[in-house]
Amino acid sequence: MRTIRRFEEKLVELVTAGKLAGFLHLYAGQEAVAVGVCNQLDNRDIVNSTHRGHGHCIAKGVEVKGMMAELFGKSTGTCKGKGGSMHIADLDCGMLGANGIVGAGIPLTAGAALTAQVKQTGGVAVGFFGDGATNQGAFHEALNMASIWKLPAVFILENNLYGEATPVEFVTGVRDLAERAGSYGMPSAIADGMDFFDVYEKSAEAIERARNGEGPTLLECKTYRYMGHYVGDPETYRTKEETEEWRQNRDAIDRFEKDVTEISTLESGDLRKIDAEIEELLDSAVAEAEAAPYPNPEDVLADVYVTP
Ligand SMILES: Cc1ncc(C[n+]2csc(CCOP(=O)(O)OP(=O)(O)O)c2C)c(N)n1
Repeated sequence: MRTIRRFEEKLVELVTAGKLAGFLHLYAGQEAVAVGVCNQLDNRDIVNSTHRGHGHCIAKGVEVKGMMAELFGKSTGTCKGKGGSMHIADLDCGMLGANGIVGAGIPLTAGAALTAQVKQTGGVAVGFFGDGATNQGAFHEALNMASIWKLPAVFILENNLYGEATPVEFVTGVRDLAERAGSYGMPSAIADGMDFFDVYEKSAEAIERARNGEGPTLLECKTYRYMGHYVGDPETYRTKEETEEWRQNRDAIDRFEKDVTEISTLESGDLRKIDAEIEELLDSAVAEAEAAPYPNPEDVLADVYVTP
């Protein structure tokens, strides 16, 4: 969780310093969701992400250095500098891709789950998406098909209260979006998306159900994004007081530290050591990304269209 948070804080520093360009949608605040879910997945399992994908990628095991170089558009990046923030994919660790089209990853999750079912890989497919995406037709079609075919899929709905600048209650008729699963005969659950352990436990049940051939689940995680919709968003649709309240009193990393130091032999000092390692990793990721070459113009079409 700390790696995701610090990775993104570093990106803000770099954008502010004029060293990094691009359109960034930051995940900070929602870390417990990605980490709580992905901690239980292995390389057989496929993850589909959104425009807010840094957290999902890091949690699924995509190399931080490769991601940083990707954001700099360098040839050493995860996608050789051609993907950028919204299109990071790394098939070696099961990251099928981030996606700039709202809701588009949900049928891709169903497709990946169908592949796992047909090929009997033992893997599950996990799709992350926001509250806004549940108003796309693709969400409803994919959930229906996943349900009737009992696909090994887990749909993780990150309800961070806003779709861009639109409050969820302004566009959605149900209070708990998890209820929508009922229309498709699919089990659902609601987790506190600011609590790693709650996400972990509820997604564990869903992952187990999928792995056992019992079909898909919709898990709604109630969460909050700390930064604007994108870097540079004036955030006129919400108050500073609201954001501060979540940051100060409901932060997932603070809560994790409190819980884990109370129930285990880990102490705050141990966590600070991990923090120091993260800082070192990020500093070298930035230095290496800055020093790396840009892709060659003659390679612009390589890997863009592939025939399997
Ligand atoms: C099909 C489509 N419509 C609109 C957009 C513009 N857009 C980008 S993000 C976003 C809001 C998405 O909200 P949500 O699904 O709740 O995800 P969040 O940003 O809250 O993580 C919109 C409308 C888009 N990228 N794709």
